[in-house]
Amino acid sequence: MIDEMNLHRILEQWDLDGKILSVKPFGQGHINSTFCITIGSETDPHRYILQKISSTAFKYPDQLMANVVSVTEYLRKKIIQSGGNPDRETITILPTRNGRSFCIDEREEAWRILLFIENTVCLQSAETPELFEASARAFGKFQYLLRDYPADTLFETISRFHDTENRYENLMRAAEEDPLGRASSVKAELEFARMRKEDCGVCLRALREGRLPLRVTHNDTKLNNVLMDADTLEAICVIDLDTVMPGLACNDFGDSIRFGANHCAEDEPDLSKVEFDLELFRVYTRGFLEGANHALTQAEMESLPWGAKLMTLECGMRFLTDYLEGDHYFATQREGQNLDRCRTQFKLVSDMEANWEAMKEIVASF
Ligand code: ADP
Ligand code: GN1
Ligand code: MG
Repeated sequence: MIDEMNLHRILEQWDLDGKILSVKPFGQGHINSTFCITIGSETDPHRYILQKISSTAFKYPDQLMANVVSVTEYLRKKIIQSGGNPDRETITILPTRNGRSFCIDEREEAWRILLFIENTVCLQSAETPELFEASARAFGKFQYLLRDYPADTLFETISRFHDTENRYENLMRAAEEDPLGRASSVKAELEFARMRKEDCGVCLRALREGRLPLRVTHNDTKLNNVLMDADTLEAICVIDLDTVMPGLACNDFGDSIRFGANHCAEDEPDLSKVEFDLELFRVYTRGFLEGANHALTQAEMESLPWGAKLMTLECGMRFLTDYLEGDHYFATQREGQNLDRCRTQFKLVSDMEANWEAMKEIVASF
């Protein structure tokens, strides 16, 4: 939690108009600490998002914020050009009194404040296919709007973030070192990963060989990283830009499928409830390609099923690695939660493998 004195000193860095009415933990992110702060008077309150950027996940907050500021300024211009509302359709970072995009507290933690995008909903699961398709359009459009942004000028905010081959190696190292003696209880999961070692390199090899282009990608395209307008239920804003960096379009597509093309929580302990939904895959593909508006190459289109499978496999391996290492990366609320998360991901990978031809046909049909 956040102590009162520290909070006061942090908020003093910004020129906020009015007194602090409340500070409450907010949202369901796994990485940053997010608070909703209400400032002003009882009759004229203003809400903001206050976030502590995770120092476990992000070693260089200055580089991260440079990416976020640069990309959001670029998006603002594009949104204005197309007659949209930039305060709602992209995140807005509030500058500190001395013009910086974040501040560092006495514990060396980095904090930032964002405008609160009001009258929106943030979903934890695809309640209807229409909502899922709306999120797909938003992430596809994100690709489209940034198609001419020079990807190689962005910092890599987490080194080798979607380097699935490296994630595999990290898992095997964690199993080998086994600091908590948990490896013997996850033999089946480790074997599941081992059987797919070669798969881990499919997209990365295509990138190295120049068959897939490097893009500006979001890299964390979960459904809860897009805000929907509460009235129209259209997806209006892609948030959580901390992992925007050079990457592969199929990974952005794939991470959304991983999280959204099913009807269970990411940490569902009952695997009989975990099932990949091919119809949701179809719906998302349609929305994503519509939003991307022909910005993808033929090879990128063909890589989409691989993106789905590899993002799911990779995420499962990351959860398992964290479980073996003692749950210090992903926030957990209960014992075994990261293992449950790993198991849901691996079940979804198996389902995708069983539906592989159908997935390819769906992509080819658009
Ligand atoms: P994390 O990296 O921890 O997921 P996010 O940036 O996604 O952090 O923020 C966590 C949650 O806070 C989001 O899922 C969303 O519910 C909410 N949120 C973040 N930014 C805004 C915003 N500008 N306006 C309204 N809600 C927001
Ligand atoms: C984390 O920050 P959040 O909760 O949106 C993670 C993603 C994982 C996801 C799994 C920076 O996302 O990579 O896919 O959890 N973000 C980071 O739910 O590691
Ligand atoms: Mg998030």
